[in-house]
Amino acid sequence: MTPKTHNKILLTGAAGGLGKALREPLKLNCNTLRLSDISSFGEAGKNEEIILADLANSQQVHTILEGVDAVVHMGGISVEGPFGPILQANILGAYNLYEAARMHGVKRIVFASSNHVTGFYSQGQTITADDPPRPDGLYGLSKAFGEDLSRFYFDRYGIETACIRIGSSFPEPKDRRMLATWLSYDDLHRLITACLATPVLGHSIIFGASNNSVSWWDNSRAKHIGFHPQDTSDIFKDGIYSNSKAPDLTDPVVQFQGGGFVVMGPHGFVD
Ligand code: NAI
Ligand code: 15L
Repeated sequence: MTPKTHNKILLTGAAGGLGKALREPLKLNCNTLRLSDISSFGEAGKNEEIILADLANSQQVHTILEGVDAVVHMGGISVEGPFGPILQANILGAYNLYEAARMHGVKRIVFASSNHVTGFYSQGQTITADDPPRPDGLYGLSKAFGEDLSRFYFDRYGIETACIRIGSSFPEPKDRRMLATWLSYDDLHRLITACLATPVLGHSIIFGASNNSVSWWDNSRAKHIGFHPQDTSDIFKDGIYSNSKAPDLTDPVVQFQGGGFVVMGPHGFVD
């Protein structure tokens, strides 16, 4: 059962893929769910509020933080691309969010970081949260900034954050790489619930993946969060293997954990 730990939770990025998937389940975690995005996405339902805001606009971000007691921060640019929009949405946006959280006394944030913070580790390596970031592009760098920013706001102001380095959260894994990186929507909600409910979160980094047999990530540094994934990509393995050819082991896309992101240029295509 999902514990209702908060009165009002703000979900940013509510119009996006994960925002839509989290909208219903996150209502179990609170009395009121405030949904925000830069794009409009319909009307508020029961126990919901909708306030549109651009994360890059500090005034608008102050408005969405008012009266909330926790944030699930999914908003921003979610793929590799030119630096300008990433700077605005992910870097300035994260700063605006933490500054508004500080001013409004919000004490717990779940931040959607990404596996692309460590995308340049080899697929043959198992890494922990103690291994240094090795971002695989401008997008991964912006998430690394968000992780450092949240650490600063914890050390200086006591705002607790879980940085979830989400692997690949989609209805199903799409390729061989995602057999290692897949995080089901239900496990994503379980993980966010654990981050919201654990008594002492501190500043924590946790890799977001389901209980997949092939894994590159060791979450032993985050046992205090109490996340126990219940889904697995294993059930998709036979289908994915039969629909794809054997990988070229000299291809960086196959060698590194970040997959296709490690060769993507700032315009979203291969350099
Ligand atoms: P998405 O691209 O579908 O959704 C992101 C949402 O953020 C969009 O609705 C967009 O309108 C909104 N947004 C963009 N710029 C904004 C701004 N300036 N102000 C306010 N809102 C803005 O991405 P998705 O897949 O839902 O991912 C959610 C979060 O999780 C993102 O932060 C992404 O980086 C992260 N993530 C997702 C993964 C996945 O597998 N889906 C993997 C790793 C990280
Ligand atoms: C991400 O960070 C992206 O937001 C998502 O669209 C996927 O590409 C995912 O990583 C992944 O690595 O599969």
